[in-house]
Amino acid sequence: MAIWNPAEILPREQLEALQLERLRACVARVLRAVAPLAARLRAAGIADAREIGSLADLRRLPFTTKADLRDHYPFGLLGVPRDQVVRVHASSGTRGKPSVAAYTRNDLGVWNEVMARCMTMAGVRPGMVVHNAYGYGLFTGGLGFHQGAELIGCTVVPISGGFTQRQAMLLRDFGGNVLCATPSYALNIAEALERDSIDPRMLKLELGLFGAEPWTEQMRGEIERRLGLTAINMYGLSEIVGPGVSGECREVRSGSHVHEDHFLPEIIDPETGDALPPGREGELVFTPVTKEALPLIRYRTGDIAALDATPCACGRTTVRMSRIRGRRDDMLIIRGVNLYPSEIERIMLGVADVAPHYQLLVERPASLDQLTLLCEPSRDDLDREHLRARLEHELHQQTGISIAVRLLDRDQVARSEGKAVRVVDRRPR
Ligand code: DLL
Repeated sequence: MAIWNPAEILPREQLEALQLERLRACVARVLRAVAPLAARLRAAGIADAREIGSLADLRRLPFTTKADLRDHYPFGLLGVPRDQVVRVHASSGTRGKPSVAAYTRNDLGVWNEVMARCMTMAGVRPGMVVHNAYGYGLFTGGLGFHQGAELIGCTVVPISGGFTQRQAMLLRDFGGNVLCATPSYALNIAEALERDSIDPRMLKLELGLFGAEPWTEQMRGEIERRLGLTAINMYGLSEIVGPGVSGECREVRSGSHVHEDHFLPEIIDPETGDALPPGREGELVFTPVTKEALPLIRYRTGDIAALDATPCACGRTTVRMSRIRGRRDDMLIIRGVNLYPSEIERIMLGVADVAPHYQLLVERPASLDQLTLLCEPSRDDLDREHLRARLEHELHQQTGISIAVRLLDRDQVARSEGKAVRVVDRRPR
């Protein structure tokens, strides 16, 4: 088992002592330098970081949300003078203003470090060729994986997203061992390989580091089969650091280890804000205690997951988070039933002969919302009517609501080059 940093295997008491010390320093920094959040801390009765007596006091602190970032766009929540910020990134949100993330030189060091940890834990070794198909730019995916791979000592191919047919050629010609991409884009690359008659067994691919969007175990199986690699889940968000908040270990691949010495995780009830115990599903909240440029306290991610505090067979002592079921914003409420797109993905991929590309269409023809699954058969020679009926039956059985299925011709569901757009909402605003 390769471990990048002994912090990953610290005994819990030592880890918690470090977390407490860093939490206090973080609260002190916010009180000193981030006026809008400091005012909120004082209103909650925290006027001095010494009032944080134990980690349990984290729960006394007020939350920070995406709305706070929007209200103070772009630089109103900085914890340092603007000229100490050496880099900015932004969330990929398409609606309205993006959330801006800022980094001091030290923050970039932490980010590189947690990326090197995640990638090492996934099985990446010095000298491997890393084909990085995450987008470079304001999105944190490209540069995040790039820096982590360089720190480990890999050969990085900074190809970014797009020009998919060329990706297939370079993956073969440069002998990529590690593919970094969103899972939906990895499938798109797999199709480009098929179009070029490149058998994945001719490639040197060993690992896929996939994240930036929800994906299921069923999708993992599909990608592994098509690309002949071991697929690993990577999680993160710009506001906290980018990718590198957590990742799966290659040995166990059951939940993603959170780098808890930098990011304090919690799960809360999204309605009441109450903290929930390990095992219960709710909204993920992070406090990035070492962040200098953007020191957020109890940042509500909107992501739905659960924490697992049981020891991992890999030997790491850090808490693991489950796969993300979905973002709160992406939850569909169809005739009173709450549904995440990942749930549909799971059911759909459980039905034989369906290709792993899909979109969900939400419409309101009369007064009720109607959900249609757009997908494709995996081959052309199938009885399409039979397949459609099987899918509709399975969806009804497992969700309790009727979901219409529209089987498109092959290649007709939009392919992604980054984060897949799973839901198309045509309801009148
Ligand atoms: O997506 C950072 C990232 C890049 C993570 C590359 C992993 C790989 P944002 O653009 O700010 O940052 O989007 C963050 O994407 O709150 C989740 O909703 C979603 N997300 C990220 N990773 C996963 C994952 C990057 N492994 C938002 N599973 C997060 C499910 C994920 N959702």
